[in-house]
Amino acid sequence: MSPSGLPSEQELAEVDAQWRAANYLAVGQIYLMSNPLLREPLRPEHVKPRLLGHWGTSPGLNLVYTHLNRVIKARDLNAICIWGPGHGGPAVLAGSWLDGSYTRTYPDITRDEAGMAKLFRQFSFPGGVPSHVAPETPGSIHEGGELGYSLSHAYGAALDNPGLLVACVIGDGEAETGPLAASWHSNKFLDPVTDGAVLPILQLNGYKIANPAVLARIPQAELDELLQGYGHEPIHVTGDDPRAVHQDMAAAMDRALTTIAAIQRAARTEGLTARPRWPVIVLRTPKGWTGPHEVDGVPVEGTWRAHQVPLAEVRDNPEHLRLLDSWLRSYGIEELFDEHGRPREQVLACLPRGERRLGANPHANGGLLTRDLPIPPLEEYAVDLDKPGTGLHEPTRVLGGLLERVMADTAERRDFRLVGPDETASNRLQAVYGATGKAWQAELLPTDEHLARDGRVMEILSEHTCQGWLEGYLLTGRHGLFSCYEAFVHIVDSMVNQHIKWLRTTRHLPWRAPVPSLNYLLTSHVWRQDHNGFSHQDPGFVDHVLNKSPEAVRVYMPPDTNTLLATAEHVLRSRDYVNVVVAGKQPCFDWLTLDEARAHCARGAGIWEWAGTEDGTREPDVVLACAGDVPTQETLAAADLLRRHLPDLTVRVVNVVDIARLLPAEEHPHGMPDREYDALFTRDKPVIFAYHGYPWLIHRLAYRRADHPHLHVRGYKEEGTTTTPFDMVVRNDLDRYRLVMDVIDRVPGLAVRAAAVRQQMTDARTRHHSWIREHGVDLPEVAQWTWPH
Ligand SMILES: Cc1ncc(C[n+]2csc(CCOP(=O)(O)OP(=O)(O)O)c2C)c(N)n1
Ligand SMILES: [Mg+2]
Repeated sequence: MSPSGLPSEQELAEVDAQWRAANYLAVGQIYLMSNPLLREPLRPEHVKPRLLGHWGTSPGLNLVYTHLNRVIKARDLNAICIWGPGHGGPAVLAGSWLDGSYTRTYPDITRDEAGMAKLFRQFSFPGGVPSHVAPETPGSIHEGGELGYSLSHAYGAALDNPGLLVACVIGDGEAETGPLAASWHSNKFLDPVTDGAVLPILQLNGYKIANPAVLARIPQAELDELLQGYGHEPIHVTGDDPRAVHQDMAAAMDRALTTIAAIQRAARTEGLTARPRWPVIVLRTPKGWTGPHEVDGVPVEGTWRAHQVPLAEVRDNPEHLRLLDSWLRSYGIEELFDEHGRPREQVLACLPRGERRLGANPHANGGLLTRDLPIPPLEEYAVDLDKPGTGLHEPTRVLGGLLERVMADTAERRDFRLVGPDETASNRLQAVYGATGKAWQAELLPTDEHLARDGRVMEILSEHTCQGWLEGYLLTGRHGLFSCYEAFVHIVDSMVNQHIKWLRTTRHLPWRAPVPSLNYLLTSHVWRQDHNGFSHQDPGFVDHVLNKSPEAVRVYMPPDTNTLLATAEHVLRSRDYVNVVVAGKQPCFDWLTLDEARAHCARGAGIWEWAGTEDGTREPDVVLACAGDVPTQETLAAADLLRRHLPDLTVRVVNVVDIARLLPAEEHPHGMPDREYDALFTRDKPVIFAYHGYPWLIHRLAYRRADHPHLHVRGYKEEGTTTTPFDMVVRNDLDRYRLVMDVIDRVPGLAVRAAAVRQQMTDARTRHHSWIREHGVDLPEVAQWTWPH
């Protein structure tokens, strides 16, 4: 650096050389399959037959990569970068090849001509690497396909990493998405003492695929007001003259980092608690900068036309070939690479080394840093049980106690967070506040409760932001749980898709260390939306998740408190999964002791012998199967009615806690082999399955089983409203009386013999109907029912 703090002439030349090299490598990846250094005149056969990739964003990303390298080296920063416009895969791959981290990860892609040839050829090529920033990309924790999540990922990575800087490039198009817009508020949750820093870099290249970007077409003053309104201080870098932009970008980076350091110092050593105004860099440079200015008579550089491949007909159109040749040569190939194709001294001068490289920072391969979560003995939290089906507990409240302990035991290490959209207390997990508060940097009022600057519970009313924070936190190697209303978790359907794809891919990359699983606790579920009703009822998230890679998804429906504890222990210890746990917060019968619950979870599905009437001498007449807490209660109540009304009937009760067990063994790692399934459910007896969610899911999972023609599933069929708990199950034909009728209808010979019993069941439903309308509560025989046997 020169005495003024600004980069010297030599440094500017080095930065420019690195940027030009990266741009050359980006163009090379999009176009070339051989002749990587243009030693021969460019011919059509050197060019890929299918031209795929995104040039437009790449020069901007390269500029950021280059300038981050400069400051990382100059200040010995511990930094990673989230590339929001991750469709600019060629740029990030170029950066990683230049800093040597690509070769470190993939030793056959050497940093010379042979390696460059492979780097170019493999890009967007069959058997090669994806066009976007992807799990395969060293240094990335952000799949760059679906736009909107960069900033929440960046904040998630920075939480509890006080020594880390997370830079985050946000596309001006990406900035229009709902998730990105909400995530600006993350700065109200980031503690300058215990967390690291996020440096957002808003890339205003002016365009998306085919349209201008909103933020690039409002007056700068209005943009500044917007960013200031989000709590940021904008620093502008604008231009299309590389030299001037390098100078301004270097100055902007220095100013931003000096401000960040000052904020952290004030908070950490002077105890300043005022909410800081964090810097944001607004980088306004042309889309497709340094690419072809005009093609076929229309402007390309600086317009939306630069978004993907600016010259589309290189193999067939000699003019396009000529333009590509001069475009590639414009970077000064010989100045950038030596006779072996190795980057020259000047190109490498500003690059950081070792783990400081953006492509080699262990935080971007977070599993390397993961420590096992300390989970206390479940015995200390398990509920006592004399007899099944008599005592009641609120499962999530008991789980809250366990989570409080996990929070307390990680107080020093700070590697566990609970996120949720304003529902931690509503979901009855509030015991955690005994160990930590709710993160909050905005104004505090005397009436507030449990808010704390360094709290590790995070509540923002944006499911997208919750999910993004947690993903960023997990991918940098820490642990967490997302508690959410079951119906509204659908808001992140699309985000969970991307995360599952990430895990599916990283599982096959030996250099990626496993990361803690993404755990959902879906509570306040469909059957007990007592305060809300239809708008809050939708149990379909599991249907969505079970479509995804079987190797990465798990769904659990613990039927009681102890089973929830055993499930929680399992999911919090697991790695590389998306675990969906559906459990109620309302008082729920205790069915299993802790030991029984553990054994039941280990099996995933099993016979509750004490609940059935088998004596081991013959096959059951009917199987009552159930999954989920409310369906389990109805099934047990139905089993009780059958014992009393049809004592000769041999009934088996099966409970399923791990839903994927219903799948064939070939389709899911937890799937049951046919022999086991047939032994549990029989090959030819009626199975009345009371299921927590949409009935079709169970049919989908079991359609290949021998007994499928005899499988009859009851579940939620969109009969939602605000009513009594029992009325919800009656409306959806999942109630005990209906289950008994189903048995009578399906067990051969019962229809006539048990016609009177069936009639009593119908009468009970009628009685229920009038009773709740008169009294507003459920029938005493329902409300006061306990398992009597
Ligand atoms: C959520 C989402 N919607 C649509 C797309 C399709 N898409 C890919 S790139 C792009 C434009 C992105 O524009 P911008 O964020 O400005 O990036 P840049 O200009 O840097 O390429 C769109 C709409 C997407 N990837 N993700
Ligand atoms: Mg753009």
